[in-house]
Amino acid sequence: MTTARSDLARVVETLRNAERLVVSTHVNPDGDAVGTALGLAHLLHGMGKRDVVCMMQDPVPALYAWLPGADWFISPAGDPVDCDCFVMVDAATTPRLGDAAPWIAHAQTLLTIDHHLEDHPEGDIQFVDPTYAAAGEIVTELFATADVPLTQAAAACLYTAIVTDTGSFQYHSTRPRTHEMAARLVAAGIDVAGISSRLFDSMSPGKYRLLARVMTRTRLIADGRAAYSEVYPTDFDDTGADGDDLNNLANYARAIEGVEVAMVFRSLGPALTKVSLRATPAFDATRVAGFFGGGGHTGAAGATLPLPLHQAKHVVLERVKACFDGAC
Ligand SMILES: [Mn+2]
Repeated sequence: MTTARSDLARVVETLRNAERLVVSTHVNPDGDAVGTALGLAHLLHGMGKRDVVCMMQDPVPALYAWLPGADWFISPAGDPVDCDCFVMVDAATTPRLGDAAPWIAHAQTLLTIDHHLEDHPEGDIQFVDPTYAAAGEIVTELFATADVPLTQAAAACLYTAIVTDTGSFQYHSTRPRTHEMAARLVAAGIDVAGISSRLFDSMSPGKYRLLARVMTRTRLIADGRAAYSEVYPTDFDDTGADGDDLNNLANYARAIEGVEVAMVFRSLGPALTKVSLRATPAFDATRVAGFFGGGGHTGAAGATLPLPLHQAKHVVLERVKACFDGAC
């Protein structure tokens, strides 16, 4: 594994030297993707940049639509915008950007800010460091490096990024620095309880009904060390849930005593299945996701397999068992 790392000062210098910037992030954006992209846009505004475009393939999920600046995002469907610097956050390879990737050809410089374990990160300037729990943690640090005051709006975005990617500071990715950055964000005057309530303490009736189905279908294998459940396209119509509602539902089965890894298989079509994995520190979920061309973190990973659900389930569960046997 190579970790490409430049220092934060070089990142700030790259941002300062650009006049026209595009900020983008990965497909199926999560809280870290949306929050970090917006946090960076706020930083750029604080630096006096007037020409900043936020762009990503997918719409902002409803869960994050309240973030200050969430309406700045445009889709890549129109003509690409020429820019001096294209910043890719929470992703280190261009295919992760989906339809947004072709815009990079219209940029002078590609700057990458990410925290994923990535063997071959892309970017002319890279800050890719997996010791950060969230991309938002890096951008929080950039405010100090750039000597730009943290506004409440920026802090709300970056706190959302960090609190979602760390599972409320519960994942083992959480380090002293994670809390130090969070402290800066809280000091900026954010409404911690309000943000937590929005993110974690409410769900739509549709999501609740979907959760009930996922729980009912949960099966334990390997002497209770692994759990899995499955979701079909009809479940969304039946329950009124949408695809975003499925995020993190594997956490519930991971919480079963003795379970080291929990999976939710989602049928996306006759020969397309997505698996989401959530693991305790006893299990490295990337060993399974990476094997099938996916990725993520040791505690949370995913992959999409070109197989019908029952076949995808079979090969993934075999891989999980091999990992338990020390053969992966
Ligand atoms: Mn992230």
